[in-house]
Amino acid sequence: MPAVIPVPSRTEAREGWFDLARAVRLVVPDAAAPEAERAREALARVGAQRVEVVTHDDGAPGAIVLTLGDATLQPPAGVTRPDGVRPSAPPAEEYSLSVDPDRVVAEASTPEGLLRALATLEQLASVRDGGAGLEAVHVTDAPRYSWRGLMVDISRHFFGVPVLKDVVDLLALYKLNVLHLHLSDDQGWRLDIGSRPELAKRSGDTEVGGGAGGFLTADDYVTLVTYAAERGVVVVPEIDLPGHTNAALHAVPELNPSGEATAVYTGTEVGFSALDLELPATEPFLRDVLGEVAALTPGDYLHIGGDEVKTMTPEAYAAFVEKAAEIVVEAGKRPVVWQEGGKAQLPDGAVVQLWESNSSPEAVLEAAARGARVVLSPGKHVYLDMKYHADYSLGLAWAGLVDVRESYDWDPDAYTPGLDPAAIDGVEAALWTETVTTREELFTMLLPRLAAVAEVAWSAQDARALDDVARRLADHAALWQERDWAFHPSDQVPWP
Ligand code: TNX
Repeated sequence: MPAVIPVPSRTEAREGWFDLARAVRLVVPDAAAPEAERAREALARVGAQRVEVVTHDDGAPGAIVLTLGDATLQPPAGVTRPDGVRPSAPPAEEYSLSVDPDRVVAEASTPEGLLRALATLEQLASVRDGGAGLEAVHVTDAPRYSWRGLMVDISRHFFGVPVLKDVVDLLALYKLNVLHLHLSDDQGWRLDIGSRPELAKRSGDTEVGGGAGGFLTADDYVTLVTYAAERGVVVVPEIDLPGHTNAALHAVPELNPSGEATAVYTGTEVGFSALDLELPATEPFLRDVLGEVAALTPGDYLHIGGDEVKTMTPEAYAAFVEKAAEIVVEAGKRPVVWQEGGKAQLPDGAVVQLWESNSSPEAVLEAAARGARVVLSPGKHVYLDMKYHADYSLGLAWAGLVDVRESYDWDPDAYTPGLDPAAIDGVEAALWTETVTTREELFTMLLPRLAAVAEVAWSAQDARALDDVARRLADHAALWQERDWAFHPSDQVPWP
């Protein structure tokens, strides 16, 4: 069976293969749509040299057809929906892909579904003895969870648009659909806010260890968000509040009770900084920043942090999170908070993100009981800033050592005792960057683990197994090398 990651719901081998070196007609509903452009790019990458894009299917051999079908794509007759695909999941990303010697047809009910089909097609494309081609196969597929994400911390060390675009490409290839950007922390402020230019100006050029830092202009951010949307990836921006705010306290003196700016912070301690809702400058600051971030963001979500505040009373903390969440709702978005924020009274539609594996998940359970949605980022499984092994040069180890086995071998529905699986929207890996400084280091922390996490989030629990994914990961190394994506040669993968 072909080495597709995440493993599809159903894969049926057929006879023969589709030759990509022949003249190919790419039939698309709309030649200007992103999925048509993605299909052209994917075909070029896998060696199809002669591709003509058309909008009419004349039925002649040699066509690759992308079709938008009915609102609900029905599995073909005789194919039952596999166990583990939750009925409540939006059907929007379901697709089918049939490769026959004369014809390839990808069908979905939405452009996102077609993009997922293209990711499968690109992975299936193999270089054969006789040239580039696709083995004949029929795939029907749908995600287990609707939120399949990666958080990237661009605050501890800054990564700009070119690297983040590469990360979006990686997400899209593995059918991940959320890029959560951690835009502010103690060490740096990474998004220029038009009404508050001092934030990026004074706190954009600092980072952990005293490096050069950097920040995204509003144009950069929009460029990235658009690039992601064209690949079926939603950007969830995070302004971390009320803690992890030294960069704001350094840039805006009035946010401090003393009225004096704090010093630049380039260390890696957490928990010492906090905003104060009692100060007159604080709420206008929240309204300006959250309002502008919301206005720049087409996606539904805005993350307001809420983690690791050690200097506030529980009451002041809850009041702060509630105020920030209210402002987010007024700005038309759904608030997301790290798990501690689940202690506050959150508005309808809020999402709580679990991260701490070792302590009680009480705040998550309480919030879920009041109707919040849950995204799981358990550190010991999906914190991709953890070291692969004890001697690994990069990364931290507070949540444990995380190699492929740890990132893969767990069941999100069973992870949190007492949590109703129906409350779970999905899974998100996290890459904190205290120790990660270059593009190469960043990809080395992501691969191969992120591809394994993508399968946890997309594929049914009973359709996947560690030894099997390890073999498929090994087959993907060539693809990563072609794309210049560095990876860690984990000894849990039988590399060729
Ligand atoms: C905890 S997880 C943090 C981050 C650190 C990370 C390092 C979370 C919400 N907060 O501030 O960067 O650990 O692993």
